[in-house]
Amino acid sequence: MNYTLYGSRGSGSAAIEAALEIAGQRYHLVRASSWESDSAQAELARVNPLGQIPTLVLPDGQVMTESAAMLIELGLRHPGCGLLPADPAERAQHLRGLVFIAANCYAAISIGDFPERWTTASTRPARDKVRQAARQRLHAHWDVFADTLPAPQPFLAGAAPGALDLLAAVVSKWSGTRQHLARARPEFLALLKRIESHPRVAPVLARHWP
Ligand SMILES: N[C@@H](CCC(=O)N[C@@H](CS)C(=O)NCC(=O)O)C(=O)O
Repeated sequence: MNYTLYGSRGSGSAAIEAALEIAGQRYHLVRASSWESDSAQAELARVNPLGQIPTLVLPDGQVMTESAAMLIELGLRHPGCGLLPADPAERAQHLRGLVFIAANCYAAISIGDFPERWTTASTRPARDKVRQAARQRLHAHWDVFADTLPAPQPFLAGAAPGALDLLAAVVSKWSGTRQHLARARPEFLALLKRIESHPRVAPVLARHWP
């Protein structure tokens, strides 16, 4: 049995796909997303009632949602592939970073993308205000991440990109984050570019962002 990954081009499934490649695992991709009506939406809804991607079905049939959890699980199941640092102190900061991105950055992106879920106001200007506030908060969260993340050596996981590198590179692709970081945290932006041009990561990201 292989892994099955529900995802779509240019989405968060890119991080999990890259992790599966780094872990040397075989996987089957199912194109599905809440915004593509011609994709496997019904199948995705059966495994993930939120209808969100990435969603990963493990070889034993268990369903996993939540990118950070998937990346941690892949790192634990395939030790030695370098997804998680072996040193306990470094690993602790790595896990902190993964949950930080999921809880603070990915969540703010979702609010900005779907403001109608987060306000009872139905007018466009009111929803635009929610979108703008979510975007500002998102950029502030990335600044905090850049200021508190583990020191790159040269990657967040050490000599090669690991789970945190993958999630940071992918989740920073949206909502004007890169443009903001170019002004506010250029060194962190340079790290993101280093991650995405690494030979273990570049082929996957090129498929998602040709
Ligand atoms: N908490 C989830 C968030 C996943 C998420 O928001 N995925 C986006 C695509 S990158 C999605 O499927 N959004 C569609 C929707 O919420 O309807 C995670 O960390 O993996």
